[in-house]
Amino acid sequence: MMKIDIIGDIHGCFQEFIELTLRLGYRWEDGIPLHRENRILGFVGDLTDRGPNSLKVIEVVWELVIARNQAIYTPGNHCNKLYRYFLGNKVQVTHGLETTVAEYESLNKADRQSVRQKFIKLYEQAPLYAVIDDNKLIIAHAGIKQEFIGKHHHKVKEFVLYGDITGEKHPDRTPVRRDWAKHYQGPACIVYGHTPVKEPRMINNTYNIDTGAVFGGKLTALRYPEKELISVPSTMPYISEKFKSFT
Ligand SMILES: [Mn+2]
Repeated sequence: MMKIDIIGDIHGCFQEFIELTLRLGYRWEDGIPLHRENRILGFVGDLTDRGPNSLKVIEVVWELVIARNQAIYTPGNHCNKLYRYFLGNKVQVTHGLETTVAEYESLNKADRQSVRQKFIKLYEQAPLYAVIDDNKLIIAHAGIKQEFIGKHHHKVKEFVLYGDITGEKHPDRTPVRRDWAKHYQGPACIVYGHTPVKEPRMINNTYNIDTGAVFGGKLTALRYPEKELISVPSTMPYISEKFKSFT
């Protein structure tokens, strides 16, 4: 039986990550959180950007996923952009990437090479979205709609990274996103992040657990199969306009 504690968008909030894992009963040994019972961690992506300790989050998630096989990681849109930056592609160093790049540039050459290689490996081995527990549980950064489950084409990639975007922009230039979860009718439980909400949003067997840790909200985990939500408060300044409310 798969027992997993899935954590929302961390965005470099390493202290909150430590506190949340302690609340979940993990013990930090050799610099990583491990559970004495048969539990592993899951990550909905967006490990980095805007927060104070993005590279530390990469190091720990790499160790758990790649070195120890003790976690499942699916990438977010910020992960995708950092991956392209590390490949040497031309990307705009904005929307929080500038904080991760500043951390990276402060390292010596060997440490830069190490974290870059680790993140590239972590990203390249990651599934676009994770289908676990006999198809009963799906982890996808921005969610997924029923007809895309099992598929991996371009539209699926766009959906799981950016959500159900229309291509239009709000007056504040943020992208218009459709409320796919409201219409979801599939049997699988879908756990995702991407859109910060003040409280975890549960609807139609979907769980948005991005409670905006980096915007001063909280960092949240969903325990599976218990479907219990556990949050720790953020140490970051609260920016209320970053949180979406659904009607
Ligand atoms: Mn995010």
